Amino acid sequence: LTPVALTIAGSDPSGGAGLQADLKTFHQHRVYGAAVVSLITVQNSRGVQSVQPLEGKSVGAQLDAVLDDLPVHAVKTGALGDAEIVEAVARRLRECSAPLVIDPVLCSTSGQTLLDERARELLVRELLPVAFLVTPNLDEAALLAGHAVVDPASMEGAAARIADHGVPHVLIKGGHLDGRPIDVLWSEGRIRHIEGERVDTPHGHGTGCVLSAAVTAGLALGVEVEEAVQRAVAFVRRGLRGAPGLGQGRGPLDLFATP
Ligand code: PXL
Repeated sequence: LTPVALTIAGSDPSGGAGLQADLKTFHQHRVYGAAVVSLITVQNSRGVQSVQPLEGKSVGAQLDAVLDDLPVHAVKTGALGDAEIVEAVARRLRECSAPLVIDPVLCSTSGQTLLDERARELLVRELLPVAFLVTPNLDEAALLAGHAVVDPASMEGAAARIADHGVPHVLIKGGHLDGRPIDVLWSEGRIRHIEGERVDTPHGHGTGCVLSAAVTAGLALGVEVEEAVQRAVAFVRRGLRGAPGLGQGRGPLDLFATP
């Protein structure tokens, strides 16, 4: 049986983030990848120039086409664009029994807001309750929890608050902490710290996309959540270490890394 994972995400034409990174990550895990496009970005390693959401009904129709046909074993969402798209996605994923990983792309690493407040509220109200795992960075965790998230203690508090929205597993990514990166995984009330390693590189475009895609691939393969998260963190670390240095700016990870 071929495992299948589906991403619902934005397009990054430079190939290092968004649905392109998700598909490459699925592929490296020997998981067949399907992709529903939510929005089109114009960007490269130097930065994002524009973001254009598709119509909600187009995203919904793509999703119907895939879910009506393929046996999907795990789903992830990345950048969703606007409230109409969040609504269209939530309506369909409520009926889908595969585990859902939400990468709540609310603000970019550079601090840019990527989902407005109304869409964010819908994501919290409609999508978190049907999710299996949500993977915010520190800024996104602060927005979702409603308080500052700056260290492992506040990460633990935020994870509990976010879990109150009805999602059993919460992974708060500590890549933006000062010093050693520590990710905090809340799993049905159990807290676990995943100690990472700071990789000294100017690259890292798409890091969050690759992490959540790698977890999704693990779930599609039937790996249990804590193990899938740990393997994904290691996959990202290898990706950062082997970053090929493509582009003039902040380049992609090594997406030929093996899981
Ligand atoms: O990592 C956030 C993100 C998500 N989705 C798309 C992106 C980015 C960041 O560049 O381009 C399409």
